[in-house]
Amino acid sequence: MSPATDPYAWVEAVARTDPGRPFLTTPAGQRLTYAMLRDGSGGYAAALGACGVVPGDRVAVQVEKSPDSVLLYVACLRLGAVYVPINTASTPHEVDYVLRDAEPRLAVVRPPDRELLAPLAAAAGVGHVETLGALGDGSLTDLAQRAPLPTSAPAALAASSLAAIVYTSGTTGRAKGAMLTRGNLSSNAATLATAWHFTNRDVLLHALPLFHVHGLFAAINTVLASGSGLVLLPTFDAAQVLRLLPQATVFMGVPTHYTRLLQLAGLDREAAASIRLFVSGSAPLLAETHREFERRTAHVIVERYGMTETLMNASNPYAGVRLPGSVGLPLPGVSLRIVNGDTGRVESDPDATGHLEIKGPNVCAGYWRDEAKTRREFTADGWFRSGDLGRIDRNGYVYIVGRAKDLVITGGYNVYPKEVEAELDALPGVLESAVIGLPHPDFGEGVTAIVVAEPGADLSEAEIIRSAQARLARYKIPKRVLIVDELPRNTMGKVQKNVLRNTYAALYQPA
Ligand code: MCA
Ligand code: AMP
Repeated sequence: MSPATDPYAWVEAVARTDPGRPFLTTPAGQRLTYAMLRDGSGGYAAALGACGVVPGDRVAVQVEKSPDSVLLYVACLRLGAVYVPINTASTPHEVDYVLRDAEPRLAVVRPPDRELLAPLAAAAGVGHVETLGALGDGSLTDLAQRAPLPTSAPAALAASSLAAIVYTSGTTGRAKGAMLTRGNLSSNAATLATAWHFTNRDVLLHALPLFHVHGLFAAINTVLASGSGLVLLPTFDAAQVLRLLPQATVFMGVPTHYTRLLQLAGLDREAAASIRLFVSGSAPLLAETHREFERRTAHVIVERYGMTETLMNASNPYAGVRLPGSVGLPLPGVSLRIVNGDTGRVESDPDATGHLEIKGPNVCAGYWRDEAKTRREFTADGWFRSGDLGRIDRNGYVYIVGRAKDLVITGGYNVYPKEVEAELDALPGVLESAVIGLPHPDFGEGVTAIVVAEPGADLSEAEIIRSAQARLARYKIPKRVLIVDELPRNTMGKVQKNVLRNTYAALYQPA
């Protein structure tokens, strides 16, 4: 690992000492060395400057994954601009919310979206809208190519300064922005590079989206911290990943990636022979997937545990026992504790189940412009309340046993039922709804809505799904909508989601 401790300083350090070192390749034949990463990000930093972006300004980005999108991210690090990634599946309604909340100086969007999003951006007070296409085309790229390259090295930025705001939905249904500092990014990437034995000979096969902390920070920053390289794929396509495994030494994925790879007959020891490390996270990896992957490839997946607000917290060891069903040991410098939900006391007994709380240099600085939420999610003594239920065994291994927060994780994406329920309840003819996650063979959990119609209303599943698609990103759309006469309630009148989960547990299971 490089001795520098800032995510952009890592780039400069390798570009200076080893400029021709490969940073990124694509299956289409694009190649970037570390010198090209430094200079290309310098061009984009100059383009940002031409749009008036100064350190601390937010730059909201909803673009396809491409080498240029990586350069744009690194340009923000270089300039000290705050990167605000937006899911490419987010609808204009969802983008509008982020623009109003983050108040970016600049929004970068896909070329065909400019016409639709520019008026929204203008109404939200965003000064500039530029475009970036999947092939490195667009108005921001034009600016980057015209702008003179910065001649001096960028100013050093404090570890406490903001590097990114990543929006994550919440139990209230309103997305909130986790404020991640440069120190959060660099400490976590340096920790992962060491824990997972990254060297500059590694090549990461990158098939994750770049708008979440898994693909952006756990993957890209760990590569930067170790001066290693990556093969950048535009999306996850299991057959393509299988074909390209021999070009790589590391693969990071969500459980759905592993279950899809397992469906391919060609996944065997030989196909995975060049890989030294498979990592899984973002959602629970079934112990049976873990074992089946080992049987087929002789590789024991390293499962790890993270959150948008905290980056990576725990990981199974590189050298040592990798336990199926456990997310491993707290990473060096990160503390995890279990708190009893009834008494509020910290559990000292191994194996006691309770609320998982987290402390360390990885934990975000709070929520953007939401002090009340920040106060609620942090304890008085500075621990972050994860909303996950867990236990820690006598050997220090952490197990996620459930969630205190009402959350569905589908294919590694988080969906908060409240947000979907609010949209469904607003549809004509819907009296009320309950959204739950049910076991799903592909996505782990499938978002499912149970809906009660207003008296006399004639609702159809297809119509509800069609209407919801105008407002919500497609991965949040229920895979099924079941129309019922009434929802089960307890004596307090609260909807019993556990009863619904039991009743419909087999909905997505093959007959
Ligand atoms: C796509 N669809 C989904 C999902 N993805 N539905 C539910 N859940 C999903 N995750 C829907 C699309 O809207 C579409 O629906 C249909 O499935 C097919 O779309 P397609 O684009 O072909 O999907 P795909 O390419 O097969 O995508 C599935 C995927 C992808 C590869 C599993 O979702 C993925 O890359 N997930 C990774 C997410 C991730 O990076 N999570 C990290 C978050 P329709 O036909 O109706 O249009 S960070 C995090 O959680 C923490 C910090 C951590 O610990 O990492
Ligand atoms: P996000 O809000 O998208 O950052 O998602 C964070 C949540 O994903 C955590 O609070 C956990 O509930 C879940 N998560 C991440 N990694 C794992 C894992 N390996 N096993 C179980 N749940 C996980």
